[in-house]
Amino acid sequence: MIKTAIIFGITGQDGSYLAELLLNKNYEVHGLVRRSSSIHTKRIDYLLHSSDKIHLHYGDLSTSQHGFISRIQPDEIYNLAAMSHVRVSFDVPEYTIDINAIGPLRILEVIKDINPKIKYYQASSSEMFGMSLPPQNEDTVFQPCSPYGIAKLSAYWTTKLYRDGYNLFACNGILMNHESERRGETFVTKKIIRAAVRIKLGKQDSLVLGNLDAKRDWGHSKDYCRAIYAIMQHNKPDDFVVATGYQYSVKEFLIKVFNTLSLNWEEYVVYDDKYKRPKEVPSLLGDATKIKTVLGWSPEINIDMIISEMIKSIMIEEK
Ligand code: G4F
Repeated sequence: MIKTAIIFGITGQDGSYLAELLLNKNYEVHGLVRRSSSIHTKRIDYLLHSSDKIHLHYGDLSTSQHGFISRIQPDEIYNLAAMSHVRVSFDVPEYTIDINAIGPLRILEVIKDINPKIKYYQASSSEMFGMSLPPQNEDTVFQPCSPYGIAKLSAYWTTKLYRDGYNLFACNGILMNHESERRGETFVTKKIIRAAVRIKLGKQDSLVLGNLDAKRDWGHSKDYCRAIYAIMQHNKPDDFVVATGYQYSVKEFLIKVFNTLSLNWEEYVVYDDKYKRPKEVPSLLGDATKIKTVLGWSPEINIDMIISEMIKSIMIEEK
């Protein structure tokens, strides 16, 4: 039987890889797209051109999803939609809470009311761990320190509540940072790599950054979408941390990129307070033992492969 899935956030990095994965598994895929005067389907254009099983609909999580979900009657819903930038969440906290915390509640309410058999995946985030020391796993205490983290934690608990209280198949994937050539331009990995490539090509002469000491566990979005799918195919709804188990500081990442391009980062990198956050998650390092043992998932793409993929694609764009 052909399955139908809705992906909220289909035009984003993860949405595009997940849509590809589901289409390859013969799903009918529906995505919600925010109406805008500029076209922002770049990451999924190749799918829209090659498949008649992917369908886009206008809307966003600021309103009830009752009509949309009732019309599609999906088997599975993946909620990857969010205001996803942690620093920006300090500028627009109310909007962040509305989309990232109330948005998931809006979806879960519809599932509860119209068809409790619809499976639900919530894109929870390692940003929820906040000030908690690494390694972080499913038992680590959450101490969020940004409006983004707080909103994501609300959605995490809402998902658990609807699972335990209403018997829904509702899961949280708690994903550490994950990157790819499709990463948004303002996240630190993409920003560093685009700048380094442009410096190499003589198109830029400096790179302005904030905190270089923060440590992150960086994986690849494609690997993490495999994890998302595995979480939804498990025989019971549950929560899983998804991570590589390797950690680098922003400075170490920067050095790796600049070294790859035979550049000395110290000649180009400038600090600016404006990229500092009022409060910062200092150190993320995931312990993915549970998903490895229960679901047999493990990452296949390491940080050097991520950097090399991103450099290659930006080189092509910039040349
Ligand atoms: O790339 P970032 O903006 O990612 P961040 O804040 O860790 O959040 C990402 O990962 C989360 C999972 O843990 C997701 F939930 C979230 O949606 C997003 O995908 O920043 C990484 C680090 C931070 O410590 C930041 O302070 O890089 C530091 N940084 C230093 N200079 C900078 C910059 N970050 C950005 N974006 N831009 C800078 O110029």
